[in-house]
Amino acid sequence: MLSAQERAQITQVWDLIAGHEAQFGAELLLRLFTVYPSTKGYFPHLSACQDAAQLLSHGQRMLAAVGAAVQHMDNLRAALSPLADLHALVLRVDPANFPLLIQCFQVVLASHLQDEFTVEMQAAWDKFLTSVSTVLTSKYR
Ligand code: ZNH
Repeated sequence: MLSAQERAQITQVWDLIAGHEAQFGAELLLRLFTVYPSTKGYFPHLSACQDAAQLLSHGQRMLAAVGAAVQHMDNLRAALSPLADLHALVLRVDPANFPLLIQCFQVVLASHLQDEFTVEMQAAWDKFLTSVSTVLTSKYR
């Protein structure tokens, strides 16, 4: 489903993020909460004071999961199965929120990587994050 070129572009971008998961993740969450305030409702403990340490800690966990997805691009369904259970059965995050997160993710990448983040990379990441979201929202019933 992902071409060899798309895979290479996804990995290339991930290599620039790896090691900075907490910072990228915190920025992603801050953008998500600011641009789409309705998303804050899912994180009452987090967004009340937008404590930097909590943003970094949840950002770290979220981005680590994205990193794991990059390592398992060919087998997302199996790799993300526990996380899909969590989102669908426990957290019950409305699937409509996933495109909002994808949007913010791309803005975070663009703002950091600037010219290094080519249109082809954006296209590959959009496709990849959409596949991740499809898996994470696949267990709703
Ligand atoms: Zn989520 C959680 C990932 C999307 C909401 N997450 C979580 C975690 C992870 C994740 C890793 C942790 C888990 C544990 O700890 O076990 N997510 C993720 C990813 C994505 C997501 C990868 C995409 C791509 N989420 C999402 C969205 C939302 C969410 C869209 C809404 C808006 N999450 C969430 C919550 C939680 C989580 C609420 C819980 C938190 C706490 O616990 O604190």
